[in-house]
Amino acid sequence: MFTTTPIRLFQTLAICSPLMFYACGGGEAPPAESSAPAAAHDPAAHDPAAHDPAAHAAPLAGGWTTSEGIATPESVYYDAASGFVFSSQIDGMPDGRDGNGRIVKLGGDGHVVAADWVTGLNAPKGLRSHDGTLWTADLDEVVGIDIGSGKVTSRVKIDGAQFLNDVAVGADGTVYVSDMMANRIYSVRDGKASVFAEGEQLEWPNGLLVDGNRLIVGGWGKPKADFSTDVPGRLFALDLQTKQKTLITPKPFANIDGLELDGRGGYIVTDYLKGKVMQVSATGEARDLRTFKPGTADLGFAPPAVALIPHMNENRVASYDLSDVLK
Ligand SMILES: [Ca+2]
Ligand SMILES: [Ca+2]
Repeated sequence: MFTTTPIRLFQTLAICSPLMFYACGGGEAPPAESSAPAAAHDPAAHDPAAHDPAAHAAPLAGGWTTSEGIATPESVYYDAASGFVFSSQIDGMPDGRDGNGRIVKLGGDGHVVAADWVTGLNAPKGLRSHDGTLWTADLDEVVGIDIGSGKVTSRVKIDGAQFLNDVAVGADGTVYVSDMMANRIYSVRDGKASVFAEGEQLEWPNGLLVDGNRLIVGGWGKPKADFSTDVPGRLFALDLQTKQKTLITPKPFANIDGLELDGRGGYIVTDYLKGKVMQVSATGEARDLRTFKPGTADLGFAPPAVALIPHMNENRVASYDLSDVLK
């Protein structure tokens, strides 16, 4: 979720200028707009999407990469209910209040359905859906988006928030959001935010996930100025009622960013700085699945084996079939 330095980001953006688009991304050409005139009595005439094959979901598959509309992506998320893939674009500095942040809507095969599905954000990060709403964290706001219409339906500003990052949603609709730099986790319910937990025992929390009556937390570890750590983070759980902490991994092992269930009783996580995708078993054994360049931020995962990775420093998102390495 962080670029290593502004210079690095500038270089990345400069290399991937629009003129260099095809050389940089392996992205596909944007689908042509439908130009067929609407018939007067065609009920689909009122729904432009009905004429546009790009507007439809496609089965989720591994093996694609796209850079169309992608700029400093922090999160990629598969919404099983709609069948679409969503990716948050920081576009610029992770703490930049620049108004250019957005969310891109993709089909499960990586085709871009809407590059400007949601605009007007600043630096959106984690994504997770619940009951038809897609939630994201944008600096000091928690933003709710209606998945059917793409309209922002709720914005909750959190006073005192420093750097909101990932979001998770409980069965009752409560949204949990991590503030890594403040060592704090907030809960948001009915438009009101409150502190759920705080302090160094949270290990500078980044990735979040609700699993039953537990909030699973991926710690980054105490960051230095360049976001490296002397001691990285652990994966642990907080009981949603008692807030008691239970370790999942006994030892610090990664600068954890993305966090998903693996569909096998354990977890899939990313280590942002090492570019790793890892599997953590229910008993806390961690092992590497894939290693990429640094910048593997908040991943999506859909069982049995498709991982969606934002390559944040490369301005592209990609999907991978991990069936050969998952246990
Ligand atoms: Ca931005
Ligand atoms: Ca994150």
